[in-house]
Amino acid sequence: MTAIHVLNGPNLNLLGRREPGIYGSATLADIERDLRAQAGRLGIDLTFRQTNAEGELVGFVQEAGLAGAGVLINAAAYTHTSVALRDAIAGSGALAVEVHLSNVHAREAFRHVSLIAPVCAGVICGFGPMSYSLGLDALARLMAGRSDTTQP
Ligand code: CA2
Repeated sequence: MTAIHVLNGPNLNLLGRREPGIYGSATLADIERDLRAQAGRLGIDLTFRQTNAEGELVGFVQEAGLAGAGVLINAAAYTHTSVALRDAIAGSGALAVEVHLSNVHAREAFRHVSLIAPVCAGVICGFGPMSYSLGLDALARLMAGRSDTTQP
């Protein structure tokens, strides 16, 4: 069974409780519930995690990548700052898709830069919780394509 780890970075535990004008009213638990339903339909074994600590997020990425699981990641602020996270994605061989709730390109200049985008298969941003849903679909298709190419 295809395994995908959905990894969430700092402050995303506050979703739905603060700044609804930017991030909407859905909580992270709402997003997890909808992704679990989608994963069930797609036949995906889903792990869903959030941490405020950079080192812990690095550990989550390594764990997923080394196990051959796909990584759907909203690294939040670490997107724009973390060389360690980029190295973890590249070094663990994780097939990763970067997602953001907001359209980071329509916001402050420092959010236009992603240190992890170059080591991700693609980036989806600006669609609120739908960014996660679109990202899960894309990652599931990429992983299916990857296993299709293996020899019997
Ligand atoms: O749009 C996204 O998904 C972001 O990854 C969210 C991050 C931000 O640093 C990125 O530039 C874009 C911020 C997550 C913090 O979420 C909060 C939610 C409610 C209240 C405060 C923060």
